[in-house]
Amino acid sequence: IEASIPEGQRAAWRKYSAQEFKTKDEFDAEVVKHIETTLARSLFNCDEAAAYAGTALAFRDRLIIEWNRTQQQQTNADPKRVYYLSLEFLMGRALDNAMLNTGMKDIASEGLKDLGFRMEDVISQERDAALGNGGLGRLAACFLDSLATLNYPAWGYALRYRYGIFKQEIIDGYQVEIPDYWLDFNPWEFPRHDVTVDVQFYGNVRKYTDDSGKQISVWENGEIVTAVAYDAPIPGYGTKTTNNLRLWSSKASHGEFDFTKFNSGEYEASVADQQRAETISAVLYPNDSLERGKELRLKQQYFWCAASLFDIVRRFKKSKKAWKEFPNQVAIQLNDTHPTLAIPELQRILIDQEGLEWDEAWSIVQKTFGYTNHTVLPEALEKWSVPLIQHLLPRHLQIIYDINLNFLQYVERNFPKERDMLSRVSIIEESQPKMVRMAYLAVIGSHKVNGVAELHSDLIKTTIFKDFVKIYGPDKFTNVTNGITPRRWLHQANPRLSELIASKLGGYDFLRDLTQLHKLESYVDDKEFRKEFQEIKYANKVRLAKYIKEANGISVNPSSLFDIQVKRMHEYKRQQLNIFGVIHRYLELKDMSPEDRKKVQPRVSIFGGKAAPGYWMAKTVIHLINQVSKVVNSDKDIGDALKVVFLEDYNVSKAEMITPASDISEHISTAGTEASGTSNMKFVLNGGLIIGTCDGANIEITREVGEDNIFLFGNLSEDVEDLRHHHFYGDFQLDPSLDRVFKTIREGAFGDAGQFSALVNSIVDHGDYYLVSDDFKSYLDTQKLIDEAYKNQEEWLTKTITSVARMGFFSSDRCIDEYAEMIWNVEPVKVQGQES
Ligand code: HBZ
Repeated sequence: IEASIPEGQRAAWRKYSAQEFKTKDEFDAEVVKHIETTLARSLFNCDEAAAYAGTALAFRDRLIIEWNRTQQQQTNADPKRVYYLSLEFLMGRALDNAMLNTGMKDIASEGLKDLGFRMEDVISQERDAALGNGGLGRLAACFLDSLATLNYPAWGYALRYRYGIFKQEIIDGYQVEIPDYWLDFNPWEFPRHDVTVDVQFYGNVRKYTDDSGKQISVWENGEIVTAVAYDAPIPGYGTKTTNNLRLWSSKASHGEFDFTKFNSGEYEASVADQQRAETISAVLYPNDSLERGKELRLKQQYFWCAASLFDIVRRFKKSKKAWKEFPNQVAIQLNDTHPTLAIPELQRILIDQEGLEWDEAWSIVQKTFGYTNHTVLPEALEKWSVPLIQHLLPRHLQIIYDINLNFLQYVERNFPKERDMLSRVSIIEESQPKMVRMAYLAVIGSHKVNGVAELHSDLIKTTIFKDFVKIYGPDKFTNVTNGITPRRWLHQANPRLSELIASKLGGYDFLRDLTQLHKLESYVDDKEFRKEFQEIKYANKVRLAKYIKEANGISVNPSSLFDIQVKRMHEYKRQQLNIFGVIHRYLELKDMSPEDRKKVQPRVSIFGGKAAPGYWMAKTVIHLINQVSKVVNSDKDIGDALKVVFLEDYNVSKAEMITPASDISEHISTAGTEASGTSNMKFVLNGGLIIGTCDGANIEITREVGEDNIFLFGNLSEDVEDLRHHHFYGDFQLDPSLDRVFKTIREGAFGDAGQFSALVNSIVDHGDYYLVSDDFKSYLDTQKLIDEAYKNQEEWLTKTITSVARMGFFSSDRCIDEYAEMIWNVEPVKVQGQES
């Protein structure tokens, strides 16, 4: 490409091409230039927000240079690329990450000091990019970081929501949702008004036979909405690779107004069209485990899949390779079933637009896609009604029916004696109305299906996808245990711990190869190391205590045991088990004499998490926690022995502050319900221990850190069905301690008991689906063990240090290498101009 440009021009570009700042002074020059010219501010009205903006713009310039270089080199090399399709990327803040990954944070800190600002204050000016609900969205963000760090040519594709996950306010103990309009200043995105895709909805399919006798389908008379690309640079750590996250924004296809309507006086109609188009990418759906079948959600899914596939196919076609090469150039990973429409969409492109035969096209499709499952909860498995798909995507429905027909014929041929299996595995559920089972379509259209932790990957093979294991054989199903990026979740969240580790391991290499942490085990008995490790934990608790005072007005003693459960509010995650345990603790303390009370291990129970706006029971649990908090914290008898805190608006940046401050964190889902969990990994990596059930990745964490270093309790997943059965027939005894907790709630100790009756009844009268009563006793017993263990601070410290040393497995780098090898078959591409 370069050779086609005359030398004179090339020289001029080289001479003037953007330079990276290398010193504090060059950095300051950039910051001041941006504040004065880009922002039109000055020394006299530069507040922290402006200092943040100037710093972000300076770093953004740096990233752009590496980003452009990466994209050019990847275009030239034209390797196989990974496309990660996820409706959610829970990115959090970008500046700190950009500074770390470019290795220029120290220079910037010094520079900002000269200009009169503290780095911490500047960083905290940034709003979170909160384009996700929880674990699934954050996993996608960690994956982007690892993909770039490991030099994989990879793109993320999602929607550019105008509103991310709502902001949570707690008013009178209740959750109130505030819209998260986050785009007024976002220096990290680049509108590409020249990169657009027209996406069609509705319309009809016309079929005819062409001269050669071939059946042709034309999808026509639809409504067109335009997708505009917005790109964000994703820098890798310690590498020049800067990948791309492409977010699609929707707008009316004819520009701002429909001028025909506008000119004929139909002003409102033309504006309405425009708004209807823009609504598609307006808001992230805040449900993290419930599918509600809304047409707008289906529109979002198709809009994003169609735009992304068009873009991917357009890039492939530039290489002029034969279609059979497509799966050798393109790997598309489906993050849950949300992008499943990409499967019929690619099939449609290949047969309707590119003229391939069905079988050839289908073989390309299957080789291209991989599907990651994140849940076995039946209410979370996506199904779309056939009439809705028929209306919105008539051609796709035909293709889905054809995929299903071919598949069922295959099953019939291979399993002629198992007639029942056909209706069980059909993509179409024969209900009223008929439904398309998206998970089945995803399995059938992919070459690999993976779960996200060992137990979960085993469970999907024996439950929801059992028949498919029989049909395709076990090799189609695999496990990739989740991981987290140590850059954000160790170095950024806990810089002092990272520094301490680096001082012992001889530098920061462990941030690229987390298994090196094992070398810390030889420092377990090192007095100096232990002291520093403990001091860092204490300092992190002091920081959180300070925040709790500011945010909640509650004074907590940093020497108390900090017990933290922060995650989305859901019955299966069992925050109710935790708060019932807290109430039990409170009652026990009330029973004690003041002298005895002084002897107990003081504890702070900290909760945080959002409830889906329509999830009544989850909101009730939030309310109960806040009521208990009010009563306990103001009870003079109790003092420091117990404090209860609900932290408002839990999000990624708060997690970075909260995680390093835990002594114990709670991962207490009903066995078999939490696919993996990833915050469990973050807490242990930061020197906290876990109380947890034998669920998700807790099991593998136990294997790595050792049984002595984790507090496991509760029933096992293989017993869950039986236990539920007993509840169903009323054949169970409520644990007396839990009974007492319920009695206290019913007596109104935490406000109007009527508010909590549905919550209590779900356990007492309605089958206790999540088995709170069955696990209550062993939960309390284990909490007792924790109180005892914490009193022996030396042993506790040994446990935490040993655990950190054994967490190397849970880096998302390991995860991404596994995906690359087992599912994508892609190789890293080193970007030139790269050190080492
Ligand atoms: O994905 C979570 C799992 O619950 C968790 O165990 C796992 O560690 C994590 C990463 O694999 N699942 C979610 O976070 N799911 C969602 O957020 C979700 C969002 C929209 C939906 C359904 C689920 O429509």
